[in-house]
Amino acid sequence: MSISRRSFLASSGAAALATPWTSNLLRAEAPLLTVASRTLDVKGKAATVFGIAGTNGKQGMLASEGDRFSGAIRNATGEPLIMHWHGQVHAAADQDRSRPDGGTLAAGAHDTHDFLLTPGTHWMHSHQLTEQQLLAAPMITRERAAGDVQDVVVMLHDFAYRPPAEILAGLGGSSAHGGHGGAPASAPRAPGPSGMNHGGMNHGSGSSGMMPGMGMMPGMGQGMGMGQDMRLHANDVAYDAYLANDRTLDDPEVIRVEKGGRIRLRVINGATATAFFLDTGSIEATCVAVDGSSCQPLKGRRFPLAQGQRIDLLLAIPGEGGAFPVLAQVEADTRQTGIVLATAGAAITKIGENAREAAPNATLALDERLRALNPLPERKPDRTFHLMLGEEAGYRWTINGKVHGEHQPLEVRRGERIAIMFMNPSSMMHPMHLHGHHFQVVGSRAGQFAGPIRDTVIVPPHTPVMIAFDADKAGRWFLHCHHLYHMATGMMTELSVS
Ligand SMILES: [Cu+2]
Repeated sequence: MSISRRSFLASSGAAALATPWTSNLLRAEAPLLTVASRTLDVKGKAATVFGIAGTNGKQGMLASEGDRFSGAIRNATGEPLIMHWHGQVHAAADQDRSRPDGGTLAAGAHDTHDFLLTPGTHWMHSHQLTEQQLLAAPMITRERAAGDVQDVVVMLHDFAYRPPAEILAGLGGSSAHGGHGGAPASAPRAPGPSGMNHGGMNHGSGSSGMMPGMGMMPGMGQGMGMGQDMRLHANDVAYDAYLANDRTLDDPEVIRVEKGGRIRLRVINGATATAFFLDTGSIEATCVAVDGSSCQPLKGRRFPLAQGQRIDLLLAIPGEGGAFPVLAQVEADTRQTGIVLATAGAAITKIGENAREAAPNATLALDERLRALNPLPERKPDRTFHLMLGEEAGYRWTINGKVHGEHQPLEVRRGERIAIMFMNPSSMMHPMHLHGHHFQVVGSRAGQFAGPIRDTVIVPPHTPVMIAFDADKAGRWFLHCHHLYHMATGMMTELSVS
């Protein structure tokens, strides 16, 4: 972290108290963001979670295109902190603690940052197990082109009263990353919370249009015969609640909107082990961005959103007004959370916490239809990596057979076009996230396409997914699964750009 003159002045602020310009100095010194504990009511029971509050006391931040993230973040928790600015591609490597050898921000200390904010719907979160305890917040930089719309930000979470170390122990895993102690590796894997952990097989028997070379990739087969339970499943953690802006459907947030108004819904999946399907009900939505990057408008009513991903949806509120729930249903399950958009005086009816039917498994289907508004320029990759996402007994999640710590960094040169082919012979979907870069989804069984620009992509079981990007920033960048417990037990490597 560089020490700016401002933070130097801040640290000597006590000596300046007697001077007439003290108040200005104190304002400058107030941290932009403070990470601290807070108490939530979840289903009538008090829960101690974390929060990241701005100077206005609200969670997270809302800025405008052209603004810089300039100032301090203070760790007012009692634990060392590793923050990640998810989607901020203008933050240099040393501006993000969540990097190899990035160290931790000590309890009571602050880091000073200065970088140009990346336009779009992004977010910030800890790169530790505390992410489970809601150590996450929106980081929205409103695009100049966003126009005259009402921004509605929705942050989704999966919630458990028990601490994340206990969840991890229940899964049978031990932590290789995250700054928390390990857990015994002997406990049996927890069964899924529902009996619907099958389906979404995506075996693609008629795999016409397969990308060149894909047919020869290992790991594309079905049932790898690894001698373990390879039944495809989702939702390996039993949660107590699913939250939208910290609330359940028992008492959802009701957001006032205008009759005939235009809404830009900016939804962030801050859950750690849960993918959702967003459902806009009676209002047809237009998807205009994913992971903060614009796409060609695509209409729909149901959109998948994996851990770490964001989606921006334009909605037109009908002229006659009313109440319009926006629901997020857990993949392969009936449970749901959400918010309600309502015009003045509209009657709000109670929404149950279970949908009538289970949602499907999250797949790449949306990405296969989405097209980037500003695709990468045509170019042949300088290097192509093949990454096999795997699992081993004892809740060990691997990349090319290695857990984080044993990993081989992907070594590239600055300026190169890089392609990564993910292959997933494991039993679960993996939302793969690359730090410091946005990439384009460019291929799957559906063939090659100029798909969306993202920073987190769904890699379903037995479905190869190819991404491409220009390695334009020097540094060491994590590349990992955004399922927190997969990351914590090994599914992380690094991209080294020199
Ligand atoms: Cu994973």
